[in-house]
Amino acid sequence: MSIFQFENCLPFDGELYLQRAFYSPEQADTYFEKFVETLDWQQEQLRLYGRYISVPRLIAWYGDREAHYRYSGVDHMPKPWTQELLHVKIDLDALLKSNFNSVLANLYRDGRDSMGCHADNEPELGANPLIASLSFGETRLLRFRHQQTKHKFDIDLKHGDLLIMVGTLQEHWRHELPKTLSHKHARINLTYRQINCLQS
Ligand SMILES: O=C(O)CCC(=O)C(=O)O
Ligand SMILES: [Mn+2]
Repeated sequence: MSIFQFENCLPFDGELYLQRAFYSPEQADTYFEKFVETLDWQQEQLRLYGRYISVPRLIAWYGDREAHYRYSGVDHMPKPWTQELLHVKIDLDALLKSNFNSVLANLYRDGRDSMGCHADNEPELGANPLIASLSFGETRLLRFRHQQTKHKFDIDLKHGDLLIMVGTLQEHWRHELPKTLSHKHARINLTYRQINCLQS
């Protein structure tokens, strides 16, 4: 993609760009503290084989009113943008020439919190979606697995880093944030997305 000066980290079938320290450590510290304190963190339950289990992380969903999103079988209504989430959106839109209308925030309280293997391929995201993912707090490993070739690679995501997923990545690759025993502190991840509002 011509707007990036970065190199594609993916060997094939999609595009993945990493900008280390998109926010400086000082800026990232300020954002991290604000997000911990001010976002409306929710513990979601997931129905699995007829039983409810707690999702192993806290989440919060913000964005434009019409950007509601079906995720894990539940309709998520976004809360109105907070000042900080809007500032970040403006920075990303300027860099990527995007028009993000929502953000999913994940809080991994410690190394026991995680996200299972998935692709962000919901119909509302459209074909070849652009997703901008920011990391704050503890370093955690994000693992990509190719669906056909089983090719696998890992990226360490650090405080202030920006990761951009685009092109056919979501068609061919899945990603996960595995549990870890060696990371004890909290991490916040924000994924900015453009939800195409499907009329139902
Ligand atoms: O926490 C991360 O870095 C990954 C989050 C993610 O994949 C998602 O929210 O869809
Ligand atoms: Mn994802």
